[in-house]
Amino acid sequence: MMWNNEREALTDSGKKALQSEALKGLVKRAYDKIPFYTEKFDELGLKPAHISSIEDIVKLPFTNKTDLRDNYPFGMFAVPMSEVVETHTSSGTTGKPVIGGYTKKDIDLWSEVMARCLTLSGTTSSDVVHNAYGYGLFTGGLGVHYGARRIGATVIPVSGGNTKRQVMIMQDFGSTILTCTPSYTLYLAEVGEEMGIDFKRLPLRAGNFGAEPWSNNMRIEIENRLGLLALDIYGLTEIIGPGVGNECEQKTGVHLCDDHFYPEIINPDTGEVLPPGEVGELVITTLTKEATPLIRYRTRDITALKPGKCACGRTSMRMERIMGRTDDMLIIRGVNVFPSQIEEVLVRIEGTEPHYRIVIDRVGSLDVLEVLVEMNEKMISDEIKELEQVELKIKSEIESLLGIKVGVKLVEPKTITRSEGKAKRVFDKRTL
Ligand code: DLL
Repeated sequence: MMWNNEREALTDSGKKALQSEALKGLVKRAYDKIPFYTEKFDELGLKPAHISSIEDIVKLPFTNKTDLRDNYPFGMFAVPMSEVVETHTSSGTTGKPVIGGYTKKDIDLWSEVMARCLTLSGTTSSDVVHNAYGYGLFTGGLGVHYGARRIGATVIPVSGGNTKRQVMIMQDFGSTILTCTPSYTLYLAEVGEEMGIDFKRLPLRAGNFGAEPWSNNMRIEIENRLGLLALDIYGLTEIIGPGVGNECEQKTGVHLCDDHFYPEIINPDTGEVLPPGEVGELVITTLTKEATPLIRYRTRDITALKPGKCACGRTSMRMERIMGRTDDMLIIRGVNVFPSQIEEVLVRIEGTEPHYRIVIDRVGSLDVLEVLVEMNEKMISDEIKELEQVELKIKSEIESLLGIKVGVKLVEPKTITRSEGKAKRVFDKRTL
C-alpha cells in the first residue's frame, strides 16, 4: 500500500517534468531571497533563467555544512521569521548546530513525506505508534509525530529515556509500530527481557529505525529479538528531518521522496557526479522547501543510488543503506574503515552482544585499533580458553575483512554505556 500513489509511482517523464518545474521555482526563490545564493550565482555568472530542466542541476553550485555554519543562525532562511512556525537543529553536541526552519507549508510537506515513510512499514490509522525518538530540537520525535498524525494513527509521544516505563507502556497500550534509533531498540529489548517480557507475544509488528548507521546483521538481530519487521528510515535536519526516505518490506534500498528531495551521488574528492550504482557522497536538493531551501547540499553520507521500479510498485529512486559518513570514515594505517563494517562482523558472532566500542590510538607512529565487545551472560561462565577462542575468531574475521591488524577484547555484560538516542561507538584518541 502506498500513501500517495500518484507521487510514489510516477513515470520517468512525469517525474522529470515535476522535478524540472520545482527546480526552476527553487532556484528563483533561493537567488532572490538568500544573499548567500545571490552571491554564489553571481560569482559563477549564473542566472535562474539558465536553469530550465532538472538536468541543468549540474550547473548549480554545491552547498556545504560550513556554509550553514557561516550563516548561523538565520542567514539561510528564505522567508521572514513571521512565516516560520518551527525550527529544529541537528543533534550534534559540540559547536554551533545546523538549523532547519519550517513554514506552515513545510510542516505540511514533512507530514506528507513522513506519512509515506510510516506507510512503507505498514502503518495505518488503526496502528498505535510508540514514538521513542527524542522530542525537542532533534527532528526525530516531532517528524514521526506529524506523519503518524497525518495517517490518523494513535501516537504515543513517549520520547527517549525511562526505559522500563517505556516497556510497560508498550505492553499496556498495545503498541504496534516502534520508532526509535536501532541502538535504543536493542536497549529496549534488553530491559524488556530483564523484566521477563516476551516481545514476540506483544502486538508489535514493525518499526522505522534510523538516525544512525546500522548494519543488516543488526536488523536481523532486532527482528529476531523483538519479533517485528525492522525497516530503515533516513533523513537529516538540513533537508527536513526524518522523511527523506524509508525502506519498503522488500528491503531493497531506501525509497527516497524524490519529488521533493532530489538525490545525486558525487565523488567527494572531485565533486564529479557518479552514475547510478557507484558509491559516493549523497547530495540532496530540496525542490519544494520554503523556509530553508538548499541547493545541492553535501550530506557527507556515503551510499549509492538504485533507479528502477521496485517490486512494491514504487518508482522512486532508491538508495543503499548508508555505509558511513565521509567524516566518520576512519583511516587506520592508510586503510579506510567504516565502523559499520566492524559491526557487520560483531553482530554475527555467537556469545556476544551487539554492544561494542571502537577505540583508536597511536602508539609511536602506528595507529592501533581495538574493538571492545560485550559477551553475553552465557559466555561469562565459560572457560578462559573459550573466551580467548571467541576473541580470536572476531579478530581474524575483522582482519580478513579490513586487511589490517586489530585488537579484540571481550568485556563483561552491560559494561558498555547504552544509548537512548544516537549511539557513540567510536573513540578516536588520536585527535583528542
Ligand atoms: O537523524 C533525522 C532522523 C531522525 C532520521 C529519525 C531518521 C530517524 P540529524 O540529527 O540531523 O537528523 O542527523 C542526520 O544522521 O546525515 C546521517 O549521517 C545519519 N542518519 C540518519 N538516518 C540514518 C540512517 C536525523 N537510516 C545524520 N542510516 C545523517 C544511517 C543515518 N545514518
